[in-house]
Amino acid sequence: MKPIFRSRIKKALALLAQTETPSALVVSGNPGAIRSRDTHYPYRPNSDLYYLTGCTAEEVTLILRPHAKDPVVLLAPPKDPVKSMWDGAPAPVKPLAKSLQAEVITTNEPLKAAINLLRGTSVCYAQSIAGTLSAAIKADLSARGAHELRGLPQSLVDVESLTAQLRMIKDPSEIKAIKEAAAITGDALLYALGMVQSGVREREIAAFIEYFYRAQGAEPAFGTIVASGPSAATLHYRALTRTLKNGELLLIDSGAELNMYASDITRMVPVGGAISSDLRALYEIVLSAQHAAIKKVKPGVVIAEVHKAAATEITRGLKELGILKGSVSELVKKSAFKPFFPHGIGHSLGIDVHDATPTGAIKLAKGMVITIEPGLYLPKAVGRFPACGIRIEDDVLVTSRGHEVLTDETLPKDLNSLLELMAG
Ligand SMILES: [Mn+2]
Repeated sequence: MKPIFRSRIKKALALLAQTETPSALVVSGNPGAIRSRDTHYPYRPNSDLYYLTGCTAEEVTLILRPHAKDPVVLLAPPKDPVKSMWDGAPAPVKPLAKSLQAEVITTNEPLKAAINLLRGTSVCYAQSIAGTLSAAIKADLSARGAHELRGLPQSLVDVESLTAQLRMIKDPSEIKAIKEAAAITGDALLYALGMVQSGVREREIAAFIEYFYRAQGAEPAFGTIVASGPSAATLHYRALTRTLKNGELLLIDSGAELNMYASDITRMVPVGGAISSDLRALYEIVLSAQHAAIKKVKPGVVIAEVHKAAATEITRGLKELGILKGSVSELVKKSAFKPFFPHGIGHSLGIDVHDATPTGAIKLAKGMVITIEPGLYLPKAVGRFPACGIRIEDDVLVTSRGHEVLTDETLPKDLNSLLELMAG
């Protein structure tokens, strides 16, 4: 087990110790999810438990109490020989506990044990994820009357309000992990290019991309979006039922998750290797919006400024094409771009594809990894422009002086280079 996890626990303990009254944090593994009757969805470990401990187990709970004699406690899974026979025995907790300098409690009554450990604390940071021990503790405490709460936490806070502060800034090992995941995504999109032909169904391309991830030991960080023509106007298009047609643009938005870290790339491909001048004009607007937004990324900048840079380019472009009318600054001020660019400029990226982010106006800081993904959507044809959706997305690291794009090695964004690659 790497010392990185011990150092994260130390940071979490320090944050907890800052509160005026004694605080505790309880983070549990995710429960497995039932797909139907006795079949399960593929298991996904809990992101906060992984971040703090490196543990990917289902039934392990971490309890942090900076004021206590044993500040770090791990509740081990209860012994269950029948479950072990069917599903395999859970990984032993002792080696993990040793590296984290944690006490281990093995119990068949984890809720009771956890409540006992929380005696003497006033604030409890717990999870809201149904089926976790952490959420069960929250439910138990909230159901108690005042007389039953003596000595127990009276105030319950969501775990993410603490973990998001830590997870927002990535350490070098995390940046490396995101880069490795992004490299797989980049390769998958390059290999998928040969499939982008008229007559191919969207789902065939998605299946290939996800096959490629799994063959590399990765997983899709989210359901792969492959959206052709008007399908791409649906932001999180999931149907994948359309057949590709020459002359349309294909949107591919996908990300491999490798070793618990996600990536997220969107590229556009002209089906048939040719593009109309009208679609090209729309594409160039989004590309210049993305360039303008990426250029803004550096420490100290608020994300709203990055969004504004993209929105201004999109507004300028729509005005040039006659879709919007008026002065660019006035149009930006009254958000006239909203029907065409209705979403944010991007999101934090890490263990989760939409990674934990503290609330409020966050300023960019060194070590943050965010996506930059402006889009332009026409759910219906506008004049000579067909219904379509165009989005371009890269993963960007905030560095001390500016930024580094982590997802350059995939399908080119420059249309001429892309068309050349398709012709070759
Ligand atoms: Mn994204």
